[in-house]
Amino acid sequence: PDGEVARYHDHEVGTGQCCSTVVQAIGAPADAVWSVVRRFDRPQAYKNFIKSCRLVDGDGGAVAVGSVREVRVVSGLPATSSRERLEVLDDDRRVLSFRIVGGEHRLANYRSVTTVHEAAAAPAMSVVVESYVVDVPEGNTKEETRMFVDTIVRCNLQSLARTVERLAPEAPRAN
Ligand code: A8S
Repeated sequence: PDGEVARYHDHEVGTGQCCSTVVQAIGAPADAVWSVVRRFDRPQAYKNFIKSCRLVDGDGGAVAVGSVREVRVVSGLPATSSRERLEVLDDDRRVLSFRIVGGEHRLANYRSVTTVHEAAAAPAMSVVVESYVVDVPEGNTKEETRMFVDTIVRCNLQSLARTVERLAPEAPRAN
């Protein structure tokens, strides 16, 4: 049930941290959206700021909870790379969560949860909910941090929508 999925977005937020949630409607069935989101090894399939990704110290490349990926980001950002650990991958409930464990960037202790939901009124539509918690970097305010991260997450989810709608072209377009 959706109440259980909602609980995944219930983050513990410490002092010096901030959190936020971004919601995106997509004109494709939830299974189609999930098939792209669930690929922890291929975030660059829809995240435009990611240049490349490789799994590190995995057992033969199989993705499972505990898998770690190393992503390189495009130039022009206050970052070059990020090391990210898969925390939750639930194909039945369509939940993915990862945590940032290293890299060269300013987002310490970042953790996000992404869930894909069938739109109740229209099964050919879905809704993606992505929430996160992160440390507010030294010298920044909560508002600045939230604005920076929200922008990245919103870009990712809009690009996800375009990517999946292209793969399932018969579905209605979400705005
Ligand atoms: C994600 C979410 C985020 C990624 C951020 C917020 C990042 O990859 C970029 C710029 C940064 O400054 C931090 O789901 C970091 O990927 C694009 C390198 C982590």
